[in-house]
Formats: sequence, C-alpha cells, structure tokens
Amino acid sequence: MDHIHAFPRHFIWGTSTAAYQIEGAVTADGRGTSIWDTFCHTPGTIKNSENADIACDHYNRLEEDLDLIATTGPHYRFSISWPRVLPHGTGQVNEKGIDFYNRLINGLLERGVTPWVTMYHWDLPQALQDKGGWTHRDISNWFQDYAHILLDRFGDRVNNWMIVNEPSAISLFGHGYGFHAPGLTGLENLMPATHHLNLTIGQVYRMAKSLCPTLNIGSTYTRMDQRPETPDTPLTAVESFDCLWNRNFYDPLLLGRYPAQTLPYIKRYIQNDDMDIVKTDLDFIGIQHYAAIYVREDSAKIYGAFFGDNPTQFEKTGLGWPIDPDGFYDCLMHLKKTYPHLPPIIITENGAVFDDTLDKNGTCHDPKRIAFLKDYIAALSRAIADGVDVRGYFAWTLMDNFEWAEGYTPRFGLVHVDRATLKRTPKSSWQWYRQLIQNNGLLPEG
Ligand code: GCO
Repeated sequence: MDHIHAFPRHFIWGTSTAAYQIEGAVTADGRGTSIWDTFCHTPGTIKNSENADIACDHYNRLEEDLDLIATTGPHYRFSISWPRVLPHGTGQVNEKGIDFYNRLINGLLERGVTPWVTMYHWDLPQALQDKGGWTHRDISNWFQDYAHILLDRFGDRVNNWMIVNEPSAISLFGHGYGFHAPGLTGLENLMPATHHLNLTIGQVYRMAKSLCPTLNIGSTYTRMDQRPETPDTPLTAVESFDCLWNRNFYDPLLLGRYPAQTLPYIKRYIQNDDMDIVKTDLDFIGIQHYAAIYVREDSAKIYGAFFGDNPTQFEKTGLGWPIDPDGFYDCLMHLKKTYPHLPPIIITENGAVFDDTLDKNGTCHDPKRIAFLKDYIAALSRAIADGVDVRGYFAWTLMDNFEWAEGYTPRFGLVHVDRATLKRTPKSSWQWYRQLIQNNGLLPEG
C-alpha cells in the first residue's frame, strides 16, 4: 500500500459487538425469547447444530469484559437485546435487563470509554414475530415504544445511537432466503419487511430527535459493491442484486424513492406519507464492509440473481471472502459518487475470519488479521484523503463469537475465546490495533 494518509484529529476508533453474539444467559433474569433463540433450536439452521445459549457468557463476565474493552480503545459499539428489556416485545419493562445495561454503560463511562449503542441487532422478541414481526406494519410502533424506553433510561449517558443493524441482511437473509431468523422466504415476506425496516428507521429517528435534538443518531448499512461473477454475467443480474442488497435501503433513505425495479413489488405496502418519512437526514450513516459480492444470474432466485463464486485472483479470509482493500476504497468512492448528499460516515464494522489457534504458550498470533486491518485501514485513509467524509472506524469484532448461521467456527475476534473454557486471550492483532489507536492511525509495523 503506497499511500497512507494521516487520520483527522478526533477520529473515532473502537470495536463492535452485538448482544446476541456475545451475551448468552438467554433465560437469565427474566429475558424473553428472541427469534434467534427459536431459530437456533430449529434443526438444520445453524452449522454443527450450535446455538447462542451461552455464546461468550458476556452477561456473566461483564466486569472482566469491561476491563478488556477499556484497554482496547476509547469507543465501543454494542447492541441492546430487545427481549431483555421487554420480554414480550411491548408492555412491562424488565428492570433486571435495564440493570444489566446500566452496569455496562456505567462501567464503560467509568473507564473512559464512549458507548455507541445499536437498538436492534436482529434479536426480535419472539412474541412480536408471532404477530408478524417485520412483515407487520405495526412493527414501527412497537419499535418506537421500545426506542423510547431506551432513550428514557439510557439517553442521559448515551449520546450515540444506531437504530437498526443492516436492514438488508434482516430482509434478505431473514425474509427472502430464510437462512437467518425468522427463516421466512419469498417476495411476499421480503418486500413488507424491507419497507417496514425503512419506515421504522425514519420514524424512530424523528421521534428520538424530537425527544432530544442533541443526540447523535444514525443507523448501520452493509455496503458491498456488486460485480459480475464472469465477463458473461449479464449486467441486469448485477443491477438486480445491487437493488436487493444496497439500493432498496440507500435509495429510500437518501433519495426518498425505491428503485424502479422494486417499486411494482413494494408499492402495495407504501401508505400515506411513508416516502417522506423514509427519506431521513441521519446524523451519521454506519457503513459495514467486508468484500464485494460477485453476482451470478440465477432465474430460480429472487430478482433472478444470487451470490456467485468469488474470483480466484484474491487471497481469501476463512469464510472464503476475497481480501481486497482497494475494493474497500472503491466502494467508499462509489458510494459518495452515487449519493452526493451522504451524511458523515462511521465505519461500524470491518474485519476478517482466520483460523486462529492458541500456541503451546497459550498465545495467539494472527499476522494475517494484522495485515488485513493494516491494508483496509490504509485504504480507508486514502478514501478520506480523496474526499469521503469518514469520522470513525470500529473493527468487527472485540472477541470471537457466535457468527449467526455459521456458528462458532469463524473467528472474527481481536480476542481469542476458548470454546471449552470461554477464556479470553488477546491476539497479536489486538495489541497491534491498540497501538494503532494510540497513534491515531499511524500504522504500526505488523
Ligand atoms: C453482520 C453483522 C455482524 C456479523 C459480521 C460478520 O453484518 O452480519 O452486523 O453481526 O457478525 O458482519 O459477518
């Protein structure tokens, strides 16, 4: 990487996690059941029949983890489990759930760490799914009531909020292909879920700002460029997949309309002034990038397109995703060109899986992750120097955790978690990232 540019002063550095992936303790202290609990306990859904009943047991190891977080960096992104706060999705608040997040937030603040809180990272209360979940228009009211409680209870100490994590994954994986909870499929589920996600983000943003105008409120979106699998892949397939993955969310948010290709399927779910509400000037947009998607034409799939094979010219991460830092740069430049009035960007996730093991001294060397982070962060610095307004970077993820349908095999963490003992061991990439943060992005040697 030839051009590494200095990061702006006050650049935000941190790590990201999500409640369901680390907390465990799924029946502790009155927590209700989430759609992911149900899904994990449905045979054939998760690799090796794993589940997140224990996950990293973060719920019971909070003090130890707080110390780890505080020695990692000055900002930390985590999510709140809706069924811990409202076991039935609406109604009675579970004070023990509130206590847990108070301990977490206060513990961060006492240690000088700024919290960044995601309201919803996929663990919908099962009781709301039973009423239709994201396919039901009332979800935006249920969510506003939930968000109101969060702001009321934690808004005195938490200024930075993200409403929904990756609406495209929720709709496409959870409601189109069915390989994530709640396991629904087909356009008749995908389209209402897509619109209700967009609507909810717009409504919750407005509600939160009317409660407290000084809050910093965004939402997070995956952003991967779509590329043809082969030179023969029709452009229409690539464009279709771009709608499913990116444009069905970015266009309503930033332009106030759905792509022409989507409108015929979605218009029956649009009511009244919905399109004025979905268009929202978020205070920031969280962008999550892993790798470009190589698209294959497939007439059996939604919109006639699906994931193709990744090209052979790139090295791959442990999940087979191409390592392509220039692609990260291109993706940010492309985003800025497509939507000139983007709000400031925070990179809320970026990271990689490698096959990390402890050596006989109990240490974990992961030079490939250091190289990955170094090259991606350098690419980010180039995009900033070339005019993309990026204010922060959160590495995915603090510690090895439950990677959804992939279970525990993929290790994304800067900290190794032993699955038998749950012992946390910082990897060499953790040391490296810490040092990088201390130097505000001046890249240390790997
Ligand atoms: C997502 C989620 C994370 C994942 C991460 C790695 O984007 O899928 O936000 O929970 O674990 O992206 O796949």
